[in-house]
Amino acid sequence: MIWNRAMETLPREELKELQLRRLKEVVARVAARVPFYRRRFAEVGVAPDDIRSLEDLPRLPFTRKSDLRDHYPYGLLAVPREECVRLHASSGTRGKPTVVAYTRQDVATWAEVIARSIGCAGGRPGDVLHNAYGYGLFTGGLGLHYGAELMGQTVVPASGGFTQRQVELIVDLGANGLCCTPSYALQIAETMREMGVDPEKLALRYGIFGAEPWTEAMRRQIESELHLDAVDIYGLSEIIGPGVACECAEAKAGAHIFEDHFLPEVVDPETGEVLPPGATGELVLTTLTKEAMPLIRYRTGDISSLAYEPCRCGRTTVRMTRIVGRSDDMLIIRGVNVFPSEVEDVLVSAPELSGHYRIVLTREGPLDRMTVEVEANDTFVRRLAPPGEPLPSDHPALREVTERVRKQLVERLRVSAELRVLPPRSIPRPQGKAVRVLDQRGGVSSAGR
Ligand code: DLL
Repeated sequence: MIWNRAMETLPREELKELQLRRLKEVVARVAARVPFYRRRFAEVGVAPDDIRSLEDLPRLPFTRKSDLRDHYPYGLLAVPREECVRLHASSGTRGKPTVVAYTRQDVATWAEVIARSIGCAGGRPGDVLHNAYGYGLFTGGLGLHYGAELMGQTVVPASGGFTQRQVELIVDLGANGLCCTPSYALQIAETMREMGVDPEKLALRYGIFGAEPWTEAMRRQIESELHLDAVDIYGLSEIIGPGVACECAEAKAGAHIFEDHFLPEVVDPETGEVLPPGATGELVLTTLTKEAMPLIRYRTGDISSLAYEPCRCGRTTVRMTRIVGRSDDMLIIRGVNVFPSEVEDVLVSAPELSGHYRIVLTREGPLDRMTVEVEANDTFVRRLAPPGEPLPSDHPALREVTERVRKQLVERLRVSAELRVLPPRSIPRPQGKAVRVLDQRGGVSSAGR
């Protein structure tokens, strides 16, 4: 269903007028209230009155994650702290977390864009929504929660972890929709199999998955294992949380950005130059309506592209293609750029393997060495060994899969790689975002944040 037909199908000319009006307003507001922006605008020699059309947007300076860290915790607020009714934080891998704030109106805007997202996925008022995104400082849990309530759904605030209990709740309470990270969706599917639950007999119709990069191959796997329509939801704490954009179940071809609230651009990650529609680069977002912490031209670090072609669902908003990775996540292995999503694409297309994997990077003398560890799936393992027996590492079928997939990896990535196929459930399962990269060349990093 289209939750807000007026806004989601607004003719583009009218949408642009609305965006320009809101852009002028937010630029004037941050210039008046946030010393950081007043300074930055002065540095680049731009005044709020200089913004006369959307084409003037590139005259404004970028905002970076480091700016949020440098003004931790309240330095970028455009309202007194007392007017904020909620704080969230994203954990980050280094130093202090990034704190974000919401006024009462921001919380309402957030619920609105989430209701639109649930509508995109095929959700309806009256559905039971099982929400397994983490509740707490992470924006996933509470973000989806308020939007589902606004739509008039029955929300089950399951949060992460205790997967068997989650499965029981999905079965007993008759969940129609499931929200969690795509890697956790696979874990739920795996636990259902272990518990003898047949997903085909459940009331599940749709899943709203995001917070970490995933691939088309993974979508196919989740859809066939859980028997539902899986759509991609995108967002980041700095901009609002989940609900910046969501795919429609009709096309499943890129996430509709809720453009009356978030103004997107794609720029060259190196030069910052704005790229034309369709070109791949770093997504940059300006909040048009946020009150507590508006951000101008925020560098998301996420690599995507924008598609303005009309969508068959009837929405007129621009779509962003699946995030292929983060500009700061890109691995450089022996000088070659590698995104974990490319590795995942290859692994998930092998019928013998599960979607649980990690990339281990080590150094041998001056050379980087990449080992991809991936779990075999249960069906394949049952062919090789009786239940409970260890995986016979010299089994010809195992050797064949290992060599075949290793070759595919090398062809796709153009860098040498080792592959280790491990027994099911041997790779650690974090509760939130999947940790895809173990960089032992000099520290630990992750594909999510
Ligand atoms: O992950 C918000 C969220 C919650 C989105 C639930 C979707 C569902 P942060 O913790 O601030 O916020 O992390 C934001 O996660 O910049 C991307 O790198 C990544 N990310 C989020 N959604 C997607 C997605 C939430 N659909 C960071 N595909 C972002 C790929 C995603 N990456």
